[in-house]
Amino acid sequence: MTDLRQTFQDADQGHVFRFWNDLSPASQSKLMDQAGQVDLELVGLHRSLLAPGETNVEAPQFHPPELFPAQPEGEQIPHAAKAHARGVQLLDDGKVGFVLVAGGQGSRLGFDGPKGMYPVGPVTDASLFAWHAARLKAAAIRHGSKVHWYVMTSASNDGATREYFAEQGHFGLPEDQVHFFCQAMVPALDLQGRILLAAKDEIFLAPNGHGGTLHALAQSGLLRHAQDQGIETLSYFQVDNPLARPACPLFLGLHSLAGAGMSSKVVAKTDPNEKVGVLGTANGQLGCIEYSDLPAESRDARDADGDLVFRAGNIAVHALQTEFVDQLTRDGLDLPWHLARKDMQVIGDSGTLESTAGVKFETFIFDALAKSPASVTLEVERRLEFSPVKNAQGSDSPASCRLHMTELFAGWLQATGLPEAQRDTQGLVLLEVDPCFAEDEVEFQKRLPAQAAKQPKGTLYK
Ligand code: UD2
Repeated sequence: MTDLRQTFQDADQGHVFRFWNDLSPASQSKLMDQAGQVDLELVGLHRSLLAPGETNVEAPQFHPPELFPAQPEGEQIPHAAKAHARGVQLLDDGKVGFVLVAGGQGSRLGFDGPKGMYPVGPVTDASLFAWHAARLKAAAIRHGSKVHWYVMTSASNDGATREYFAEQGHFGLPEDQVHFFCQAMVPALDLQGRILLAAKDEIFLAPNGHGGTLHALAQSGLLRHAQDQGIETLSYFQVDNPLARPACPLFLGLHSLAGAGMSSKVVAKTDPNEKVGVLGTANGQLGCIEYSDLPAESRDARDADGDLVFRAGNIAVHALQTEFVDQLTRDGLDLPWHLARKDMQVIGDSGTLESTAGVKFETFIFDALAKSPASVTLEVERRLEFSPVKNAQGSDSPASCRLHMTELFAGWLQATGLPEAQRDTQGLVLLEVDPCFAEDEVEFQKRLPAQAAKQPKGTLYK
């Protein structure tokens, strides 16, 4: 104990123990355990990032990435067909594993529980997790292969997530094919670089960002597990987007044909002020440029067709080779740290809870793009693949997501020539299509059973 306290003292973090004498033996032991796991070298590095940087560093020149368009033309058409076939083969052969990141705290949504438990199904109220599970079940049925699902949680929601999956019978997926792993947490600091306390006996920890996925996959042994199953490609997606299509043959096939280590899907950004990162290159390296870092003239620039030059809006859907992740993590993964300044509820010097300006430290998965020798950026249609649930209200909220889902399904139904589905009192179409039934309009038309034609008000296609 004395040694540990001395180590903290030497690192100028001795204040972590300032309430020691007020604590019960159980609380003292809790704090010691937690403190023993803190990487003080990393905290020192984080502290150094708080110092003001050089102000006259020249801003990098950004360039848009090469895009594979949503509507291929010319030579791209046969290439897309070949890629689709390759993707189907990879899925048929069980060479694709699925990684869902659900470790975030979802504070903007204000939901008390893991965000994946939030109900979004317009008719069934199915949760985000249930939607993703349905897509993977659909992939298993379509391709007749085993689907291994790797779900990343964090200490703040791991227990609740596992319990929920168990309660739901893993949504009908074989339990031994659903794997959980927990990302690391790092201490939040005040603006002077001092470790903050969440309670007198508890260090304020926050998840280390979705870049932590790669390290956590390797550390947990699940990367090895995937490789042992013959999985060559990991399909990565975020919990907040129920329209994500993780088993997309075209994307997986394009990635494979290009011999890429990591690839991305993007949607066209049409409003220059939309707050999404865009993919682009800086100093010759591919990455995601936060909208706030893009100079106004680049942000607003349009090409001859009137489209934004920097329009490759990041939807956080990636394909990663297991071999690439293995190489990246083998000798310690080196991704840049990003700082998020926030007001936090912490224990102040007086020993009471107070709001203070603090900093959280995160790494981002898309920074690994710079390390990939080749990469594909596939543009997809927003209305088909991207409607995230991030805010409690307004854009990117549960309401906007339900609306987008129902409008999409209503379009499929309309194309069949059948009468419109019922609307609720707010005018929302009451319609939901289970991914196991159909994942797109073409499939919907093929699968629509004859009896549905007689039941235009039967609104759940399953
Ligand atoms: C992210 C992207 C943004 C855009 C958008 C698309 C960043 C920094 N920005 O914005 O450019 O692509 O997504 O939807 O990523 N997560 C973890 N552990 C963490 C942090 C996050 O698992 O430590 C998960 C979280 O559960 C969620 C996803 O990562 O599934 C996105 O996290 P976010 O909500 O912090 O990202 P956001 O919306 O700021």
